Amino acid sequence: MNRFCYWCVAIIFSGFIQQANASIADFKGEDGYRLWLKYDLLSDVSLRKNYAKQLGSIYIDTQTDTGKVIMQELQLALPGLLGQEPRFTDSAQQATLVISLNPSLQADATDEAFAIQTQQGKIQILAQNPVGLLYGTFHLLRLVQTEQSLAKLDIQQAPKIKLRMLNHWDDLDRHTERGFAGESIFDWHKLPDYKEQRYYDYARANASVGINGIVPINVNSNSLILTPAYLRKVQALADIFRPYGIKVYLSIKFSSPQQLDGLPTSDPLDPQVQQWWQAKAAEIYQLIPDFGGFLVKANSEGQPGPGDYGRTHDIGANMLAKALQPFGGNVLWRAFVYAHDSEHERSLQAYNEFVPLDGHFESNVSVQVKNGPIDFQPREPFSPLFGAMPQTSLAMEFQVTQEYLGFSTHLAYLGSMYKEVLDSDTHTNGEGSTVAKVIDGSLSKAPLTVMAGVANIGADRNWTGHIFGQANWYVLGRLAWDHDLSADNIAREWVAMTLTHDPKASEQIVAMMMQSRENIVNYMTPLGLHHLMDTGHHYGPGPWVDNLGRDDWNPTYYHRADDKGIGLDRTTDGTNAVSQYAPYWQEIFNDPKKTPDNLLLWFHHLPWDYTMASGKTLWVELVEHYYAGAAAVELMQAQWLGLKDKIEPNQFNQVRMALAIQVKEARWWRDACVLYFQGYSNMALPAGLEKPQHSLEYYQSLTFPYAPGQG
Ligand code: GCW
Repeated sequence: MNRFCYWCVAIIFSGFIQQANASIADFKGEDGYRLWLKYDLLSDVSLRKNYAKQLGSIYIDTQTDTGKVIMQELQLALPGLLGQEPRFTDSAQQATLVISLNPSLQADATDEAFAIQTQQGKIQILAQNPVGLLYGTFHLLRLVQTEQSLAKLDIQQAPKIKLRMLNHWDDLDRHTERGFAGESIFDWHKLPDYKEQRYYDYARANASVGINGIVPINVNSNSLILTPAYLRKVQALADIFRPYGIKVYLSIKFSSPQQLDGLPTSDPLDPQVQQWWQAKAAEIYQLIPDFGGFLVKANSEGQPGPGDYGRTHDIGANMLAKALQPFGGNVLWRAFVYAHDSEHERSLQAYNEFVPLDGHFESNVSVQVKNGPIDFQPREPFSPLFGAMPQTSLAMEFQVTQEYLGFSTHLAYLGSMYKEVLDSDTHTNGEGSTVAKVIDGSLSKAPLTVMAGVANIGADRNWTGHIFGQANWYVLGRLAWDHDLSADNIAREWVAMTLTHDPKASEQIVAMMMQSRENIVNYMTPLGLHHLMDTGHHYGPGPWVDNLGRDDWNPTYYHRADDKGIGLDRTTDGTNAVSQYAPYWQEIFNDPKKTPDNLLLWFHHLPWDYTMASGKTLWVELVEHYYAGAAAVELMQAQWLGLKDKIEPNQFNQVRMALAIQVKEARWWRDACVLYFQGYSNMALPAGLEKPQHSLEYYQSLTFPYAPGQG
């Protein structure tokens, strides 16, 4: 072979290897299906031996279905974690782990508390009800999964919030509104006969974090769900979930009496309509004796509601509440309303409609308030409804699915966002009136307390599309159980159970997670900007959109950029949204010098050359936030690539690929927004920053007709 040909072959061959490297990935090991319940063998042999001794023989004294589920879980977990089958004994005396109902305590059927104690080498899990034992068992397993000592346990736990719920926005045809992890996990066509294993694993995962209520269908509901055929399907789900302490609730359509049985009206004050709902409730409870109740989106975005008959929300909610009262069910009535014809700025509307109704709701109604006065944005101030309705149960609705946070390819750990909101001090009842204290009932003494998350779960093998999306499901449950837990400790638990026990890797991943949401705020909507997403699907940037049917669907409505400046003036001189907050906050939010930078443009319209606290102009800070956000994602990518040896290949590769997408999309967001706003500021990019890759026209020309999850 002459010299020339030798090099040819070498070049072709090395190109081939490069190509092969690029496209052949190693997908061995965990693919994410087992979530945080992987139960893989602990690598520390002496720890394993210790646990094996402590958990060597187990006594479970409950004969209930929940008892059987506890046994199943231990049979699954312990051989996996410890490499040794558990031995079940019927002698509490001989057992090293005793899981038993505590007969000396008064049993209140709703009590979910548990205690775990180690006494004279014996571990006991005690509870008043079987579900408390299940929660206690999952707690103990978590201690083992996170390699904690079991030597001196003295744990007492009770959930701070009663209803800890997942709301699925899933349709009966399995489309998932704002879902980015495949189609719905609920296969209505094959129910009630075909009960997928996934339903059981879903129940296990929920119970392991204390979630005790699920709404399997979309708040943009379908009245068919209340027909006998569908109710039997719901019954099948309820039967599966019951042993795991999970109740099923249904989103209902307010006009169901008309749609299903041809009543002339669905007016909540019409006796025939009231009887219709009473009969429907009785029919449901016949099939599902522990049915949870109804979730209602009324008079919002085209959904029917009491307003169609000139009635207020309380009248509609109470009519349903009374129908459910004989059976112990609840109504979760959403406060996400904004009227077509309202002349008020959108952030004001929920408060305006609901605050006058404080004290009018039945005791089994909770008004479910979205996180943020607008709509689940990467950052919003807390909703002013919290603290403003002291005589009403107010539920928190977080969005777990990342409708406005990059879908399922952007790594965003939402624990830090949930904590930021829960810990916000409303100052409505003196200092320390946090949002958490409003929703856990300690300020209002409301008997019904609720935290809900709009689920990010779909039929993808890894459930949530992004491996790190699982952490958001996890943290929602953990914080609903105990909002005093810290976001980083919850992240640490999740990492240990899901990804790695390596201490250095774990700390690095936790740090990445804790920073991840702020990165997104920075490259999407920094300094209090909001709703800049492209329209309809909300995928990618669209700050230029100004042509939608309603003003308040347009990003231009929210950023108000013009030659003079940017931001929405919500001060007393503007839309006066500040007036909905306690005087403490009014004073702060009314003054740009006092408003925290991260909410500045939420409350103020400021000149491009406004001097920020840092001494830089608003324009420079804005641009720097966009660039910092995108750069932080590149750093996160580099850090993740460095963890290759610490993470199972399949999980590693899934995250690696998602991060590569996120890097591209963060730059896309940065460049599109900076170019667009530059058209108004007419100011140069600060020196030293990389130029945007394309022209503004290019970004404006992009369309995504098939972006997932559209409404
Ligand atoms: O954020 C908007 C979503 C809609 C959703 C609505 C709501 C279920 O874009 O898809 O509808 O909120 O919360 O009702």
